[in-house]
Amino acid sequence: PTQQGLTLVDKDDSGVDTAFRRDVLAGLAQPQKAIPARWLYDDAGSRLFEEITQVPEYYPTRAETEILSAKAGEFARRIGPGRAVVEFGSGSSVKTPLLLSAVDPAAYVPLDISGDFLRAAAERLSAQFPDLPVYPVEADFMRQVELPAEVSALPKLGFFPGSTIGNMVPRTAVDLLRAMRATLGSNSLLLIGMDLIKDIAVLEAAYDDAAGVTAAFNRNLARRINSELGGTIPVERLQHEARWNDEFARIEMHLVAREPLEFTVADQPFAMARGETIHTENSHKFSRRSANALLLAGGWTPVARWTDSGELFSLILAEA
Ligand code: AVJ
Repeated sequence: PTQQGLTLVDKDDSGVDTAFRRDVLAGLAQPQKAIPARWLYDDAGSRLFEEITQVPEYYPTRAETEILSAKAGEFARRIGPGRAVVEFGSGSSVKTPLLLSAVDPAAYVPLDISGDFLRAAAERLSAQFPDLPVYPVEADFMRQVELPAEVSALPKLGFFPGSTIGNMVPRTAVDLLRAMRATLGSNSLLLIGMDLIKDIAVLEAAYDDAAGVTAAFNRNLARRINSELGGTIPVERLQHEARWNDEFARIEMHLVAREPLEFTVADQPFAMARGETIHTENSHKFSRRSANALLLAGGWTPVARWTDSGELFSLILAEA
């Protein structure tokens, strides 16, 4: 069933996000402590991520933006005008305008779980493209979303930049790709950003910048647990680590205990041995073939592929 008008965030009587508390308490009770990466992105975390995109070591945003501006003519040819561009996420102030200028769409539909981000992005976009109809939809796009009636007759182009798909383990990524196909329909295209496997030192530096912005982004999760769930985690005793997992071709972010720690979260006690970690994020990297395999498993056939001049990042066009 499709969703509409759901309450997307559930809070208890004291204003605590119940899903956040459930994920944190369950995650800290596991042998390998792990918290889903989505909880990194509160207001402070989202601001820190924006800052990460500006540090010299973090290449994905610059590389993907380069592709979007350098290959505009090819996007226009392969995709053509008149589609409804459906963006999964509320859109970036740089990438989204580049795509919309390139493909000349008939409508723009940003989908996001956060109504605030969504409205801000929609207003920014409308100011920049006054003749383009914009239909923001507040929804969890991990499931099939019912699109506005105004775009039901238009062919769709899904847009999922940023290699956000890389945050998901393959099983979840395949579920999302299939949900996107159900949302967009059988006549649709998908343009998806997927970061490439490369020199491990380059990857690790991108997730452990010298200025410490990524470290602050990672530690912000512990700070958020303390402030929203009444935790006593000694945040400054946790060290940021970016670790390449070669078996799964992914960068993992961890918070490493510098010494034995004891703390509570929502009145529940937890302990960490020195060197024990909380796993906070995965960022999977792809080869041309592994990217294609994932898309095919998700019901999408790759039909074109572009990379930046440094061959760091790929944008793949696939058809339903
Ligand atoms: C938002 C998923 C694209 O994995 O590169 C950046 C998040 N984490 N630095 C990524 C992130 C640490 C980012 N994405």
